[in-house]
Amino acid sequence: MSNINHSQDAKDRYFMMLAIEQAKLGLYSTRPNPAVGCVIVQAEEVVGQGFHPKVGQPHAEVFALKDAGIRAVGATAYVTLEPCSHTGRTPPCAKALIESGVIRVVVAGLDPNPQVAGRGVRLLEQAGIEVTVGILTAQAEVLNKGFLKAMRTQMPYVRLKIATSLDGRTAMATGESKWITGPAAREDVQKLRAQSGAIITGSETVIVDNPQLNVRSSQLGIAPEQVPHPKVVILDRRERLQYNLQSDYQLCRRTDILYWRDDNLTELLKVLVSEYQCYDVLIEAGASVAGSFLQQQLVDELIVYQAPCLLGQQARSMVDINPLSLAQQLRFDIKRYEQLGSDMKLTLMPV
Ligand code: AOF
Ligand code: ZN
Repeated sequence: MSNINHSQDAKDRYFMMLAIEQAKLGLYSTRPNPAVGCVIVQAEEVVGQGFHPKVGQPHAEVFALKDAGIRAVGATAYVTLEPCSHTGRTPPCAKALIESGVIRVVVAGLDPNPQVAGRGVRLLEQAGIEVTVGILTAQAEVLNKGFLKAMRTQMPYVRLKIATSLDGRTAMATGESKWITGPAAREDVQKLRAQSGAIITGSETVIVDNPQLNVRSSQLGIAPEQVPHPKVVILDRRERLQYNLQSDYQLCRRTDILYWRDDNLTELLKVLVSEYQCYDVLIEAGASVAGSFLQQQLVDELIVYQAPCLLGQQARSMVDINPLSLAQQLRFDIKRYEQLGSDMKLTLMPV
């Protein structure tokens, strides 16, 4: 990289972008830990890089420092999350950075984990290392929406996914729904699942669709067996899935299912964070479950895969809600739209 015409800030953004690319390599395997990347830069040259691959394994900084070796002395480290200050499953990264001889650390954003929360930066500064916080913060944070929200609010980041026709129908009246959207959209759903700590569905969906709700894609950039299985939550208030029935549904043969027989969905989301460390939650269910989460304002992101077909008014509609006037409509901002194969993908946020 030429250094003459670049401000320090532009250089920082460039190397932070490389660190974010590293972080992405762990996107589907680090749960419940955040995806974090690190690059070590000496005289404007990358001399080390690494990412956190999995719970229990070393953090991004440790891999990058190991890669850099002696070349870390006098270098700058770019990290997509504040280096940790605590001894968890692994020793503190702030300490590893101090011992490595780096003279500057650039961080995308602070780690809201109460065990860290600014202490990592303080340790570095106390050791005389120059620290810059806030480079490409938003770009780094989108990788860890669930982790960050859960650390800040003890609630997970909730995505509601719906596959519909142009007229907002998700299945024929008979329940027939395979397939409305095409292979590219369905492949994209695999990515959503792979990013999720838990998938919530309803007993009705289990009975009608008998879905697998597992991650089985070969296109995630890592082997499917490296992806921790999302926990499956079945909303079963009416106890329709009694134990003797379970073997009828392939999903129910899994051992990590939580049957939720309570009405309180907020409580369920809290429990998923506090007891199961599920920070990203995906809802894949029918109109009634989708409607409940939406009406209780528990959805952070609505993802609609829309196929260019019309199924008519006998077909099932996408959400069971009953606003009495236009004023009671549920409204969204479009965050993104893209074409996947022959379908549209809309990413929306409740207003
Ligand atoms: C970093 N670098 O690459 C990651 C960090 O149980 P442990 O030891 O793996 O610690 C997990 C916590 O460490 C996690 O909740 C988050 O606060 C931080 N993650 N920190 O310095 C990394 N993945
Ligand atoms: Zn660490």
